[in-house]
Amino acid sequence: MVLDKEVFKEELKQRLRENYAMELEDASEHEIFYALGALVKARYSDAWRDTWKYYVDKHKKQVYYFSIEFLPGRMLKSNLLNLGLLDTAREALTDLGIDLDSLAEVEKDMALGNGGLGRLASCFMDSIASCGLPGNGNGIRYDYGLFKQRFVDGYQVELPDEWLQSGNIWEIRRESKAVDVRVGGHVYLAEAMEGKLKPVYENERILRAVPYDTGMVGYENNVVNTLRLWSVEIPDSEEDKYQSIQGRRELEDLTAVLYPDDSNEHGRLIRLTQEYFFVSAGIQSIIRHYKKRVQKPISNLSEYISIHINDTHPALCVPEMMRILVDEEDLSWEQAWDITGKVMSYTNHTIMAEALEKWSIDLMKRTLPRMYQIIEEIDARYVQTMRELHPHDLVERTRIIRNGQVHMAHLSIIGSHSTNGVAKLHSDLLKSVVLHDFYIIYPDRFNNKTNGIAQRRWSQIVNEPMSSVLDETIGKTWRKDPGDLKLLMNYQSDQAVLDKLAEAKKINKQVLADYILETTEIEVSTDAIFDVQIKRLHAYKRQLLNLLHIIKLYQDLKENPDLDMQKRVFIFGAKAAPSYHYAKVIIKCINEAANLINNDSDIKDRIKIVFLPNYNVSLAEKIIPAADVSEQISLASKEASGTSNMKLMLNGAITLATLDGANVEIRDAVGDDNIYIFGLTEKEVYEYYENQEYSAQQLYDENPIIRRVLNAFIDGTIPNIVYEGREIFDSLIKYNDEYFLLRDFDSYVKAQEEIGKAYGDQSFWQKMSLINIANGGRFSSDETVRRYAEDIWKIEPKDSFVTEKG
Ligand code: 9GP
Repeated sequence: MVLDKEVFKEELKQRLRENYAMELEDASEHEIFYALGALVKARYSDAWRDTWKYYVDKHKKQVYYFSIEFLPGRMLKSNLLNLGLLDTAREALTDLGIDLDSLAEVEKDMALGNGGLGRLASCFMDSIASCGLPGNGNGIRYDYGLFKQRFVDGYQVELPDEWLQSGNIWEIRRESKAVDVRVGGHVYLAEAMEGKLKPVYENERILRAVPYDTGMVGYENNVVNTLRLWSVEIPDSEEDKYQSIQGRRELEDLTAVLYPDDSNEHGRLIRLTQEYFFVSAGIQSIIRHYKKRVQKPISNLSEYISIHINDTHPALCVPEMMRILVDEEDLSWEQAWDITGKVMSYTNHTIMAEALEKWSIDLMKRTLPRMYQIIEEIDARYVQTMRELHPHDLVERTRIIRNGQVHMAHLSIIGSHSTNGVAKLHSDLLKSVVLHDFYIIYPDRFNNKTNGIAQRRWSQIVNEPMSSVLDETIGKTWRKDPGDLKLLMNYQSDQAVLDKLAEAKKINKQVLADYILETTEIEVSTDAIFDVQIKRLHAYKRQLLNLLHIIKLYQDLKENPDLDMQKRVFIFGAKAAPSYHYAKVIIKCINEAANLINNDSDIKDRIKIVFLPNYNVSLAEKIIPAADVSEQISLASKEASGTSNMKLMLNGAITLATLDGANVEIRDAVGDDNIYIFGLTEKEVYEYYENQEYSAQQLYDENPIIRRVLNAFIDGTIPNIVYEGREIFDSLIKYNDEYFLLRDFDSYVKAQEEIGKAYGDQSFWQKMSLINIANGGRFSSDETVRRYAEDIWKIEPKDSFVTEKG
């Protein structure tokens, strides 16, 4: 999109006059941000309407990506970039004395997700639009995003994230598209016309689902897709039932928070209702659109519609589609089942048993009675069909309803035509272990789609210094086609290029160092290795292993102050789920170790620990470009894929990793010499599970270094962790170290030593870094969504399509 700088300035001033009745000189940053947002939105509104019309007119098959999480972060710069307006906006604002980067900080992070799952969904939204694919998101418009994290005395404290307080410039409320969702009460089947059985609802609650649409702007292609997020309201017809404020609150709370604490019954009830709410609203609106706009017989639905179940949270898509097709569209069960299976596809994102959702029959029956009836029928028919083909045990193990619970992964697999994992290793493990029974039954349904990242955001937007060097060195084609980053491989021995990349890294490190000082009052040197571990806090991700190594370094330095080692800054960013006690204990221990080490004058700044609070997309954007080392140290087999690993390598960080998730593919991409691999392999982990020979106590008894490190948690070396230190110690020794930290400790330490040495040889390091950047293109989510589009959704990109305005 071409827009003259002067016109841009005039438009901005005009918006301020119209929206706020004020001149630029008098406007606050906040007002300028909203005026700019309105300007940007107006720039893509024609393309948004035209894209929608194009899909309708051309009868394009569309995919609807159902996800309970979306984590877009801030959208201003990404929209400007995709519209081709980033440079113009920057220059125009500079002329007006405004810094775009600080203006962009006004925008609240749209944090409607916990971590990788939600961020992946947002990367996909960007890529689907950028590849010109007809695809839309469907989720929940939570009033509060993921909690804001503060540290008080080293403990995590959670504060509400009121991201909507000042409004959301990007969304459009579409009241006319609202639908009603029925929950609770009783449902029984009664004979209706022609002897058919129809459900009769009694005492149910009706929830009004109101959609808020956000344009998903494609990269310089005039495509704007839609992310539709649903919010709950009280329908007029139900007003009488909600006369007390408490009653209203209870209902409105349904879409108030992301992942309400489901450690208690009330939390679980809200969660399940949330899942049904956005599924039912989404499918109803798809069917309405299909009937009104596509105007084909309902039996042809799968030729025009594809629905993706992102993790099990939207698994109710299967029974809800059946409900609509059978109860409302009067199709036979068999016809409806055939269509549903063709429309639905499912991605599994985890092998952690606790994350594979199950709901008690009782809760499901009480909350969603019609859904339960349909699931029961699906289960009964599944058993009936499969009994003829497979052994009794296998069929029993794969049933949807088992041991008093409804298994949502089983429902997703049985009710869809495709199940994929998110990295090669993970997909293989699904087939061989986690979902092996299903693989026997449906071998053709299983496939792999390795995750990817929205590379434009994670290079062009977040790392301008590096992007300029890339432009100068290999031209600009990589900006549109990240595969062209490969061209950089021709410069691996070009010292001038290596120096320029190193300079860019230094600039980014300084920006981060300033931010660290400002937020934590910790001073760090940009000469130190910036060693980064950023992800949700979870025992399997092993932030604790990182800490054990830091304690070892600390003890080494205390013992031998002249020890020859590289300066290091260990940077953590991680939130722990509010009810995840052990994760919170780890946070406290890292913070207390930081206090101890950062303030120990013997250490002379050779080690610093920085735990940056409130890790979110915007903070990731600051940390990633400045990282030297990317810690991807989960126990092999546990991390389905990981995506921070991809973002960090793209920004030239060297990966220190176990052979887990997508780390395996990163190693394949960069080669063994440009990555540091350590620890047990997934096979060895499974061998331990089988032979039960692992003894953490033995490692503690026999390895004096491990002993010294662990004792630091209980002997007062790390202060203020009397209870937490004991808990950590016991988890490793008394409870035999579930995630094999002690088993991997030695090889981790060794890999860290090698990293230290390699960093000492800067040309060597810079070359490794360049090779990582050059091979980052492989993990573009553009490629990932293209594979989903071709193999699973069977949707096609638009042909060269230009809006009326051109
Ligand atoms: O834990 C996985 C992470 O490895 C993966 O990168 C991400 C996106 O596929 O999904 C995470 N899974 C979840 O958040 C819950 O299943």
